[in-house]
Amino acid sequence: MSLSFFSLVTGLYVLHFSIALILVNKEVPQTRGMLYPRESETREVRSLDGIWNFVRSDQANPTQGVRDEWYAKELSKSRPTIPMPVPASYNDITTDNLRDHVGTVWYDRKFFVPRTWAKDQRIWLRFGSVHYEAYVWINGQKVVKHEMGHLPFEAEVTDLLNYGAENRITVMCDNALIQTTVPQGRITEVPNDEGMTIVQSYTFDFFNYAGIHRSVHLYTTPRTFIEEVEVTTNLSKDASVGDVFYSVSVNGSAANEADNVLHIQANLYDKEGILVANATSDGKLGGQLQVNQVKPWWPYLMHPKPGYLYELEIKLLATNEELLDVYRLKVGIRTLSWDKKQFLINGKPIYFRGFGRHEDADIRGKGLDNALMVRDFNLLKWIGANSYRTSHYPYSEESMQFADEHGIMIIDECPSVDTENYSQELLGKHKSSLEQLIHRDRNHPSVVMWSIANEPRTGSMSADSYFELVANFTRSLDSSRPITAAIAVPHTQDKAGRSLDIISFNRYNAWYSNTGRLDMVTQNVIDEAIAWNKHYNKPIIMSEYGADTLEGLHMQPAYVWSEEFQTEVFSRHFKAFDELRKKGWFIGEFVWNFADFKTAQSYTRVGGNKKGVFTRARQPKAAAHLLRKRYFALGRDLDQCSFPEDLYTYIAT
Ligand code: GCB
Repeated sequence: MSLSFFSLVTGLYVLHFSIALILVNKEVPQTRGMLYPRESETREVRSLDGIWNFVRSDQANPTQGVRDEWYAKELSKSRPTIPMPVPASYNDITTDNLRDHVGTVWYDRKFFVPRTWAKDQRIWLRFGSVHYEAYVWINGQKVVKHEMGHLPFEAEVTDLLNYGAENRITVMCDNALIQTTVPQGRITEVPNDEGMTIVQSYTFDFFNYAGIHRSVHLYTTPRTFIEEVEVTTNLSKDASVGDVFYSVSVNGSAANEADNVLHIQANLYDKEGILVANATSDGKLGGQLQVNQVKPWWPYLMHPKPGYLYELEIKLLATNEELLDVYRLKVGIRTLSWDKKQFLINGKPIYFRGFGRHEDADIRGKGLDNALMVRDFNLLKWIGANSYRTSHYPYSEESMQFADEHGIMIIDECPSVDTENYSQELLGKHKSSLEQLIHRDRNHPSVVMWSIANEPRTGSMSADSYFELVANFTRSLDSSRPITAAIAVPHTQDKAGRSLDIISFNRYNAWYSNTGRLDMVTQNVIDEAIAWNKHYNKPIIMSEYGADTLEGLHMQPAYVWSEEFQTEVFSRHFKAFDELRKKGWFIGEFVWNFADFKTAQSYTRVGGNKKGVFTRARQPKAAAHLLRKRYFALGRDLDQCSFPEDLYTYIAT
């Protein structure tokens, strides 16, 4: 934790300019621990989700709560509180202007810690995500500060808790985005009818929802415990033998006792619970498990049984075989490889048929919602998609686990969107976002690629060295997955592509360019994809295309915003994709967007971005039925999947 825990809360949001930028490759802080909280015979997990108390700060005085020590007692003693659900974004919960609040807000709640937790254990407090910056206190004592939305953080609270008694947790959350946050934004003071007001602006096209977005957990570990597990897998050429390589790090005093050689007993179970491989490590706490007649992890529709997961049981043992800790995680065995032409999973070429998405819903905003997540996966499978990009930030850990189980491939994106005004400070934060993301998601078989940015302004000179540093840093953390970025500048201007393994491009033919011209889609898409490929000699993905569509608006002939128009735009793209597929290096198509989502207010957005194939309430628009036919047709042609019975409606014999 930084020494200047509170001095960082200055209330002054400084703008950053950079001229003649020379970037240095500095170290970034390394994430420790953060295993997803799971119960076992040595661990307990308690959720702190529920209704918390909530206070917003005065926008003009965002640091008042810190100065006046609101965390020292119940929030309600300092200010009137309102109830606030956790997890959820706070923006759309009330009926007043909380939606557009800029700066800090406060949460607190009370909870009990059982007496039994006092004995021989360590207690950890873990947040799945708080957007954007969080400051946490337990019983008035500072615990942790974390910057960056959409990523977990935790801290040990063993010595701060009252056991067998009541405790209080206080969180201050700051949603302000400036030029050195990830993503970037600007804070300005502008005149309004009452005087002056603070305004948050940003160029990215989704609402800057804020708050405690994912679950808050307390969990116990033994005194000496499994702090980290890293798993990589491999598959023999004939796909009959799988290897699981595991490496564990341990935290705790027993690890430092000279005569105590800790070791790991690793057991791998199949879906039926049958032990298929086991191994005992030496003192290095790592090893290899070999699985004969392995069932590889396959993407949805690429195999009749996609998403096959084994369970890896890690037991930490002392020299005398005393069991110190147990942690279990799911493992999918698969291998990835790529070259200038293609991208292979288990030796078979991948053709992505997927979506750009958002974590977004009515009322709860970006708050974790299991009902919505399960509905979304049902829709993904209904429509025959095999992949999505976590545009434009890391999605919940629960959804990553779901993707593993359902065989949905993920292009995992860090929160850098519309990246510009490159600076040393921004580079550090950007790298840190990737470090945290890779640390969190490295064990997921569903993650097949890292996306290091969406629509960065890669036309500028500084972008060249900036993205080289970001890409090489990402590679240094994980060389087993390729790196991409979704680029929107023309290939003639782009300076990032040379540092990537796979080029993704976003383009809105017939929408932002040549609006309404359905006759100017197909050839433009073909020409642009060929140009990118010629320029970089790398595999190409179209990572965004689409058209805003107001559900229920029908116009024949097709006219912008109508359901007919979206359907036609898709169809014209399909034609281009089929032409491009013949070339071998074109490896995927991603519709923008899976569902309608909220944005900042603008005269180009009617209640938000309406490029969804599904409405915000997750019902299909007309184009969904067309897309479904295409994705299953691709599945049948490329991966020999079978058609669902209801794919075609009977019309006549
Ligand atoms: C894009 C962005 C995405 C927007 C989309 C649009 O290129 O990557 O965030 O929502 O265009 O609809 O404008």
